[in-house]
Amino acid sequence: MANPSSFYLTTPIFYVNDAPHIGHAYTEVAADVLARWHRQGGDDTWFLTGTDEHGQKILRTATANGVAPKEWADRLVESAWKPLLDLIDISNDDFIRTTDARHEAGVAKFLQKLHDDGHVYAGEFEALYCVGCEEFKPKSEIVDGTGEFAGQKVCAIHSKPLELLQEKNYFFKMSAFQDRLLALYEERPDFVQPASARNEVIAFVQQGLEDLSISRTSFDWGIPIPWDASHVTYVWFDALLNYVTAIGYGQDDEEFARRWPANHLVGKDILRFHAVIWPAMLMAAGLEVPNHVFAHGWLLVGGEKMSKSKLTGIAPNEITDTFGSDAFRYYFMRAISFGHDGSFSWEDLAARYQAELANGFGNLASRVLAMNAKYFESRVPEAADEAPADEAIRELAASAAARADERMDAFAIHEAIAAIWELVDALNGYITEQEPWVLAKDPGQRARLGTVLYTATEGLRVLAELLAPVVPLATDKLWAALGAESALGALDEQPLRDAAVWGKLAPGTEQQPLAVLFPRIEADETG
Ligand code: ME8
Repeated sequence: MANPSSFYLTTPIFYVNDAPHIGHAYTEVAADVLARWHRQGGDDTWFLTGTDEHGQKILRTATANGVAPKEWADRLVESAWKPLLDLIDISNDDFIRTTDARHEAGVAKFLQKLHDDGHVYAGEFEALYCVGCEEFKPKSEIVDGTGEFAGQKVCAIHSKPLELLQEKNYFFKMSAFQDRLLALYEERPDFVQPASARNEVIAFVQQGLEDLSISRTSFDWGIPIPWDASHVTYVWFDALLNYVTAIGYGQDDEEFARRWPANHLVGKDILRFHAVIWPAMLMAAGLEVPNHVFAHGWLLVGGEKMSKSKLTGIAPNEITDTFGSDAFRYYFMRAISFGHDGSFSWEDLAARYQAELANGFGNLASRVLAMNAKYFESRVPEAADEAPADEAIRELAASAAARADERMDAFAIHEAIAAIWELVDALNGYITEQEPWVLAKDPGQRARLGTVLYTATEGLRVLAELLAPVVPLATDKLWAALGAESALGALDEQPLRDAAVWGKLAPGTEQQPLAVLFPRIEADETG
């Protein structure tokens, strides 16, 4: 039985050949914002991330470093990948490694089923392989090398020479699924998103699908093929299965039924694996295909994909050390249209930090709480009759919350944040216009002062709830300072659909001092 409230979200599992850069962190943050949003929205949310540890690329890196591949993977997972999740406050529910026993058992089971059901055959194979992509390259991604690689065929993505491999392999009869895949894209237009990604996938499949080589014999760093231990499973076939082995495929049917099908978030570089090969594998195994495959864009440096192998990677802590993790999360989610490429720039980051986080949101919170402290002895004031300006704020809070929810459901994270930010800007404008500091000077305006500050305080409460999935540290501080923590309970337990229900903070609620949410960055720190 499908579980209608299930929201199972995955990230790609990352290769452990190197430490993460901000491109990897970008995927994690996007997934985390969506997961937190759905969790707070009451969905039965499960957020999975992890590492991809088999294959030639990892084997070569480990060998070059003089250690066994498993030891290398252990080292990288503990020293680099898990710490990344802490660094940027990722709230994943599970972390899968392809060397986990649960994964290896599930992969063997899945392969055996495909073999038993006649979807696999043995054959000879010769093709050009890119170790960077861990893929036999289609013609469209093979180009002539230039410079030091002149005269050789190179990978269009990695610009590195391809290797001619000739092996006896097992093949998955993927070509048999071409028509069913095309029907899937047609019947479910939101299966692959955004639309540009969908078009690319359809065009690719329409050209004709070949069968897929799913085993290797020239090295042994992988999961053995269950009926022929002289082969190991092709690393992508192994890796894609993490999405089902992590939720109990072949082992815990109840858990599997509760979670599956998934929503996959991936970089556009690996779209074809997720939108073509993966659904074909699932169809062959008689499982449901995913709900959605959403391909986000690349972070670019000098117009090219940021990458460690091209030495253009920026380590996430280079940003968080100065700006903090909330600013990291906010910046990448707000500044880049989700689903498109975007360029990272220190200037843009610093400018948005100052204008939007420090002056826009942080300053709003500190002004309102300081006035409540000064004029109402740090208690939530009482509201009297509502004027049109107050009503407008209340209505904007409701419409911003509804729009943000609708945009998050559509994976348009930047638009959801922009909708919430309209409330930040409106509240700043409201305070400037209402001039509570002028009202405070006139004892006859005491009731009006209370209404204005009540409206502003409730506005902040709504903002804390709506922005919690994006900037969890700042909103936790704000929540406590508003007095909401003791009056209403933990922020992450507030049902999101009620965020804009007006009047949750009762007059008289005691408030606490607020630490600066987004401190000033000294010029020398931004370099
Ligand atoms: O492909 N901009 O792992 P991987 C944005 N193990 N995102 C980027 C990026 C950039 N410049 N660079 C990397 C693999 N990413 C496979 C996946 S899944 C079953 C197996 C992100 O370590 C982006 O999400 O090369 C991309 O899809 C992912 O990192 C690839 O990570």
